Amino acid sequence: MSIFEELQQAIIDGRAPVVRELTERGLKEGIKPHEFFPKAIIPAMDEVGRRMRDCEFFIPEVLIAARAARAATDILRPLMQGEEAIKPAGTVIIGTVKGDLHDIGKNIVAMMLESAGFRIVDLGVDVSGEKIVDAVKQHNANFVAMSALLTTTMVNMKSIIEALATAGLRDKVKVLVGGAPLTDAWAHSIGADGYGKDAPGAVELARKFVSAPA
Ligand code: B1M
Repeated sequence: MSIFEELQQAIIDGRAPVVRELTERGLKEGIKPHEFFPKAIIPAMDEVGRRMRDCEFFIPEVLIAARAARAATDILRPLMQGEEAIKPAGTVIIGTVKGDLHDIGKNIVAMMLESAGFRIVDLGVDVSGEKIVDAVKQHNANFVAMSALLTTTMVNMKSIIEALATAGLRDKVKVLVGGAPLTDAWAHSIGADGYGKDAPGAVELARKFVSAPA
Protein backbone atom coordinates (compact mmCIF):
# COMPACT_ATOMS: atom_id res chain seq x y z
CA MET A 1 0.00 0.00 0.00
CA SER A 2 1.42 3.43 -0.91
CA ILE A 3 1.57 6.18 1.67
CA PHE A 4 -1.26 7.97 -0.16
CA GLU A 5 -3.45 4.85 0.01
CA GLU A 6 -2.63 4.45 3.71
CA LEU A 7 -3.49 8.09 4.27
CA GLN A 8 -6.79 7.80 2.41
CA GLN A 9 -7.76 4.80 4.52
CA ALA A 10 -6.75 6.53 7.75
CA ILE A 11 -8.88 9.58 6.86
CA ILE A 12 -11.88 7.43 5.95
CA ASP A 13 -11.45 5.53 9.23
CA GLY A 14 -11.14 8.82 11.13
CA ARG A 15 -7.75 7.98 12.68
CA ALA A 16 -6.39 11.51 13.16
CA PRO A 17 -3.13 10.56 14.95
CA VAL A 18 -2.27 8.13 12.13
CA VAL A 19 -3.12 10.81 9.55
CA ARG A 20 -0.78 13.22 11.32
CA GLU A 21 2.01 10.62 11.45
CA LEU A 22 1.61 9.62 7.77
CA THR A 23 1.53 13.25 6.63
CA GLU A 24 4.71 14.03 8.54
CA ARG A 25 6.37 10.87 7.22
CA GLY A 26 5.36 11.73 3.65
CA LEU A 27 6.81 15.23 3.98
CA LYS A 28 10.06 13.79 5.34
CA GLU A 29 10.20 11.45 2.35
CA GLY A 30 10.01 14.47 0.05
CA ILE A 31 6.33 14.57 -0.95
CA LYS A 32 5.30 18.14 -1.80
CA PRO A 33 2.53 19.55 0.42
CA HIS A 34 0.13 20.17 -2.50
CA GLU A 35 0.42 16.53 -3.66
CA PHE A 36 -1.48 15.32 -0.59
CA PHE A 37 -4.70 16.97 -1.76
CA PRO A 38 -5.40 15.23 -5.10
CA LYS A 39 -3.68 11.98 -4.11
CA ALA A 40 -5.06 11.42 -0.61
CA ILE A 41 -7.25 14.01 1.07
CA ILE A 42 -9.71 14.79 -1.73
CA PRO A 43 -10.29 11.17 -2.82
CA ALA A 44 -10.69 10.16 0.84
CA MET A 45 -13.31 12.85 1.46
CA ASP A 46 -15.00 11.97 -1.84
CA GLU A 47 -15.32 8.43 -0.55
CA VAL A 48 -16.66 9.73 2.79
CA GLY A 49 -19.20 11.77 0.81
CA ARG A 50 -20.22 8.72 -1.20
CA ARG A 51 -20.65 6.63 1.95
CA MET A 52 -22.71 9.42 3.51
CA ARG A 53 -24.99 9.55 0.46
CA ASP A 54 -25.38 5.78 0.45
CA CYS A 55 -26.17 5.80 4.18
CA GLU A 56 -23.06 3.73 4.97
CA PHE A 57 -21.74 6.66 7.06
CA PHE A 58 -23.74 8.86 9.38
CA ILE A 59 -22.90 12.21 10.96
CA PRO A 60 -20.48 10.90 13.65
CA GLU A 61 -18.34 9.04 11.10
CA VAL A 62 -18.37 12.06 8.78
CA LEU A 63 -17.33 14.40 11.58
CA ILE A 64 -14.54 12.06 12.68
CA ALA A 65 -13.28 11.64 9.10
CA ALA A 66 -13.43 15.40 8.51
CA ARG A 67 -11.47 15.96 11.70
CA ALA A 68 -8.89 13.41 10.57
CA ALA A 69 -8.59 15.20 7.21
CA ARG A 70 -8.09 18.40 9.12
CA ALA A 71 -5.16 16.81 10.99
CA ALA A 72 -3.43 16.66 7.60
CA THR A 73 -4.54 20.09 6.35
CA ASP A 74 -3.41 21.73 9.61
CA ILE A 75 0.11 20.43 8.95
CA LEU A 76 0.06 21.23 5.23
CA ARG A 77 -1.59 24.68 5.22
CA PRO A 78 1.37 26.66 6.61
CA LEU A 79 3.77 24.83 4.31
CA MET A 80 1.79 25.65 1.20
CA GLN A 81 2.11 29.41 1.26
CA GLY A 82 3.99 30.50 -1.82
CA GLU A 83 3.72 27.10 -3.46
CA GLU A 84 2.44 27.79 -6.95
CA ALA A 85 0.70 24.46 -7.46
CA ILE A 86 -1.52 24.89 -4.43
CA LYS A 87 -3.23 28.03 -5.68
CA PRO A 88 -6.58 27.58 -3.95
CA ALA A 89 -9.58 26.62 -6.05
CA GLY A 90 -11.29 29.73 -4.66
CA THR A 91 -11.86 31.67 -1.46
CA VAL A 92 -15.06 30.88 0.40
CA ILE A 93 -16.56 33.08 3.08
CA ILE A 94 -18.70 30.75 5.16
CA GLY A 95 -20.99 31.31 8.12
CA THR A 96 -24.24 30.43 9.82
CA VAL A 97 -26.69 33.28 9.29
CA LYS A 98 -27.81 35.92 11.77
CA GLY A 99 -29.90 34.58 14.65
CA ASP A 100 -28.76 30.99 14.15
CA LEU A 101 -26.25 29.21 16.38
CA HIS A 102 -26.20 25.78 14.70
CA ASP A 103 -22.72 25.14 13.35
CA ILE A 104 -22.10 21.39 13.13
CA GLY A 105 -23.23 21.11 9.50
CA LYS A 106 -21.53 24.38 8.56
CA ASN A 107 -18.26 23.11 10.05
CA ILE A 108 -18.47 19.88 8.05
CA VAL A 109 -19.12 21.85 4.86
CA ALA A 110 -16.16 24.14 5.65
CA MET A 111 -13.83 21.21 6.29
CA MET A 112 -14.89 19.36 3.16
CA LEU A 113 -14.49 22.48 1.03
CA GLU A 114 -11.07 23.02 2.58
CA SER A 115 -10.15 19.41 1.88
CA ALA A 116 -11.22 19.99 -1.73
CA GLY A 117 -8.65 22.79 -2.05
CA PHE A 118 -10.74 25.90 -1.29
CA ARG A 119 -9.44 28.59 1.04
CA ILE A 120 -11.95 29.01 3.86
CA VAL A 121 -12.72 32.10 5.87
CA ASP A 122 -15.10 30.91 8.58
CA LEU A 123 -17.05 33.73 10.21
CA GLY A 124 -18.71 31.38 12.69
CA VAL A 125 -22.36 31.69 13.70
CA ASP A 126 -24.91 34.51 13.96
CA VAL A 127 -23.33 36.25 10.97
CA SER A 128 -24.78 39.48 9.59
CA GLY A 129 -24.83 40.71 6.00
CA GLU A 130 -22.47 43.51 6.97
CA LYS A 131 -19.90 41.05 8.28
CA ILE A 132 -20.12 38.98 5.10
CA VAL A 133 -19.79 42.06 2.86
CA ASP A 134 -16.69 43.17 4.81
CA ALA A 135 -15.15 39.68 4.59
CA VAL A 136 -15.77 39.40 0.83
CA LYS A 137 -13.97 42.72 0.33
CA GLN A 138 -11.14 41.96 2.74
CA HIS A 139 -10.39 38.47 1.39
CA ASN A 140 -11.27 39.14 -2.24
CA ALA A 141 -13.55 36.10 -2.04
CA ASN A 142 -15.34 34.49 -4.95
CA PHE A 143 -17.79 32.36 -2.94
CA VAL A 144 -20.16 33.01 -0.06
CA ALA A 145 -21.53 29.87 1.62
CA MET A 146 -24.34 30.31 4.13
CA SER A 147 -25.92 27.83 6.49
CA ALA A 148 -29.26 28.01 8.33
CA LEU A 149 -31.00 25.36 10.42
CA LEU A 150 -34.07 27.27 11.55
CA THR A 151 -37.08 28.21 9.49
CA THR A 152 -36.96 31.56 11.31
CA THR A 153 -33.38 32.30 10.23
CA MET A 154 -33.27 30.90 6.69
CA VAL A 155 -35.08 34.09 5.58
CA ASN A 156 -32.01 36.08 6.67
CA MET A 157 -30.14 34.62 3.70
CA LYS A 158 -32.22 36.78 1.39
CA SER A 159 -31.22 39.98 3.18
CA ILE A 160 -27.56 38.93 3.10
CA ILE A 161 -27.80 38.47 -0.68
CA GLU A 162 -29.41 41.91 -0.87
CA ALA A 163 -26.58 43.37 1.22
CA LEU A 164 -24.06 41.90 -1.24
CA ALA A 165 -26.00 43.51 -4.11
CA THR A 166 -26.17 46.88 -2.35
CA ALA A 167 -22.41 46.75 -1.81
CA GLY A 168 -21.92 46.08 -5.55
CA LEU A 169 -20.48 42.61 -4.86
CA ARG A 170 -23.28 40.35 -6.08
CA ASP A 171 -21.68 39.66 -9.48
CA LYS A 172 -18.29 39.02 -7.91
CA VAL A 173 -19.35 36.06 -5.78
CA LYS A 174 -21.28 32.84 -6.20
CA VAL A 175 -23.68 32.47 -3.30
CA LEU A 176 -24.20 28.91 -2.11
CA VAL A 177 -26.70 28.07 0.59
CA GLY A 178 -27.55 24.99 2.63
CA GLY A 179 -29.09 23.68 5.82
CA ALA A 180 -31.78 21.19 6.75
CA PRO A 181 -34.91 23.35 6.19
CA LEU A 182 -33.80 24.62 2.76
CA THR A 183 -34.78 23.37 -0.67
CA ASP A 184 -33.40 23.92 -4.12
CA ALA A 185 -36.54 25.85 -5.12
CA TRP A 186 -36.28 28.10 -2.09
CA ALA A 187 -32.60 28.81 -2.74
CA HIS A 188 -33.55 29.80 -6.26
CA SER A 189 -36.35 32.03 -5.06
CA ILE A 190 -34.01 34.14 -2.88
CA GLY A 191 -31.53 34.57 -5.72
CA ALA A 192 -28.79 32.20 -4.51
CA ASP A 193 -26.58 30.60 -7.16
CA GLY A 194 -26.86 27.13 -5.73
CA TYR A 195 -28.14 24.88 -2.97
CA GLY A 196 -25.97 22.21 -1.34
CA LYS A 197 -28.11 19.47 0.15
CA ASP A 198 -25.15 18.17 2.12
CA ALA A 199 -21.40 18.71 2.45
CA PRO A 200 -20.42 16.61 -0.60
CA GLY A 201 -23.18 18.43 -2.52
CA ALA A 202 -21.68 21.80 -1.53
CA VAL A 203 -18.23 20.68 -2.72
CA GLU A 204 -19.67 19.42 -6.00
CA LEU A 205 -21.47 22.72 -6.52
CA ALA A 206 -18.40 24.85 -5.77
CA ARG A 207 -16.25 22.71 -8.06
CA LYS A 208 -18.84 23.09 -10.83
CA PHE A 209 -18.59 26.87 -10.60
CA VAL A 210 -14.79 26.73 -10.63
CA SER A 211 -14.76 24.68 -13.83
CA ALA A 212 -17.52 26.79 -15.44
CA PRO A 213 -17.26 30.19 -13.76
CA ALA A 214 -19.66 32.02 -16.08
CO1 B1M B 1 -31.55 23.12 17.33
N1 B1M B 1 -33.14 22.96 16.21
N2 B1M B 1 -32.35 24.68 18.22
N3 B1M B 1 -29.99 23.06 18.45
N4 B1M B 1 -31.14 21.47 16.55
C1 B1M B 1 -33.10 21.96 15.15
C2 B1M B 1 -32.56 22.55 13.87
C3 B1M B 1 -34.62 21.53 15.07
C4 B1M B 1 -35.04 20.97 13.70
C5 B1M B 1 -34.94 20.56 16.22
C6 B1M B 1 -36.40 20.16 16.26
O1 B1M B 1 -37.21 20.89 16.74
N5 B1M B 1 -36.74 19.01 15.71
C7 B1M B 1 -35.34 22.88 15.43
C8 B1M B 1 -35.64 23.82 14.26
C9 B1M B 1 -37.13 23.86 13.94
C10 B1M B 1 -37.40 24.78 12.80
O2 B1M B 1 -36.85 25.82 12.63
N6 B1M B 1 -38.32 24.35 11.98
C11 B1M B 1 -34.34 23.49 16.39
C12 B1M B 1 -34.66 24.48 17.35
C13 B1M B 1 -36.11 24.88 17.44
C14 B1M B 1 -33.68 25.07 18.18
C15 B1M B 1 -33.89 26.16 19.21
C16 B1M B 1 -34.83 27.31 18.82
C17 B1M B 1 -34.36 25.46 20.49
C18 B1M B 1 -34.74 26.39 21.62
O3 B1M B 1 -33.90 27.06 22.15
N7 B1M B 1 -36.03 26.40 21.89
C19 B1M B 1 -32.45 26.67 19.46
C20 B1M B 1 -32.10 27.81 18.50
C21 B1M B 1 -30.77 28.40 18.83
C22 B1M B 1 -30.34 29.32 17.72
O4 B1M B 1 -29.78 28.88 16.77
N8 B1M B 1 -30.65 30.59 17.86
C23 B1M B 1 -31.66 25.46 19.10
C24 B1M B 1 -30.42 25.15 19.66
C25 B1M B 1 -29.68 24.02 19.39
C26 B1M B 1 -28.38 23.64 20.10
C27 B1M B 1 -27.50 24.85 20.47
C28 B1M B 1 -28.74 22.89 21.37
C29 B1M B 1 -27.75 22.60 19.13
C30 B1M B 1 -26.77 23.24 18.14
C31 B1M B 1 -25.31 22.98 18.52
C32 B1M B 1 -24.38 23.41 17.41
O5 B1M B 1 -24.69 23.42 16.24
N9 B1M B 1 -23.18 23.75 17.82
C33 B1M B 1 -28.98 22.16 18.35
C34 B1M B 1 -29.02 20.97 17.58
C35 B1M B 1 -27.80 20.06 17.69
C36 B1M B 1 -30.10 20.66 16.73
C37 B1M B 1 -30.34 19.37 15.94
C38 B1M B 1 -30.75 18.31 16.95
C39 B1M B 1 -29.21 18.84 15.12
C40 B1M B 1 -28.61 19.85 14.10
C41 B1M B 1 -27.34 19.27 13.52
O6 B1M B 1 -26.25 19.59 13.95
N10 B1M B 1 -27.46 18.32 12.56
C42 B1M B 1 -31.54 19.81 15.00
C43 B1M B 1 -32.49 18.67 14.71
C44 B1M B 1 -32.04 17.86 13.54
O7 B1M B 1 -31.56 18.41 12.55
N11 B1M B 1 -32.23 16.60 13.62
C45 B1M B 1 -32.04 21.04 15.64
C46 B1M B 1 -26.33 17.60 12.00
C47 B1M B 1 -25.70 18.41 10.85
C48 B1M B 1 -24.51 17.67 10.30
O8 B1M B 1 -26.67 18.52 9.83
O9 B1M B 1 -26.79 21.01 10.15
O10 B1M B 1 -28.39 19.79 8.58
P1 B1M B 1 -27.05 19.92 9.18
O11 B1M B 1 -25.97 20.11 8.03
C49 B1M B 1 -25.91 19.32 6.87
C50 B1M B 1 -26.79 19.85 5.72
O12 B1M B 1 -27.91 20.57 6.14
C51 B1M B 1 -25.83 20.64 4.87
O13 B1M B 1 -24.63 19.91 5.01
C52 B1M B 1 -24.49 19.46 6.38
C53 B1M B 1 -23.68 18.19 6.37
O14 B1M B 1 -24.20 17.26 5.49
N12 B1M B 1 -25.55 22.03 5.15
C54 B1M B 1 -25.04 22.85 4.18
C55 B1M B 1 -25.58 22.74 6.30
N13 B1M B 1 -25.15 23.97 6.09
C56 B1M B 1 -24.80 24.08 4.82
C57 B1M B 1 -24.28 25.15 4.09
C58 B1M B 1 -24.01 24.97 2.75
C59 B1M B 1 -24.27 23.74 2.12
C60 B1M B 1 -24.79 22.66 2.82
O15 B1M B 1 -23.49 26.02 2.09
C61 B1M B 1 -23.28 25.95 0.76
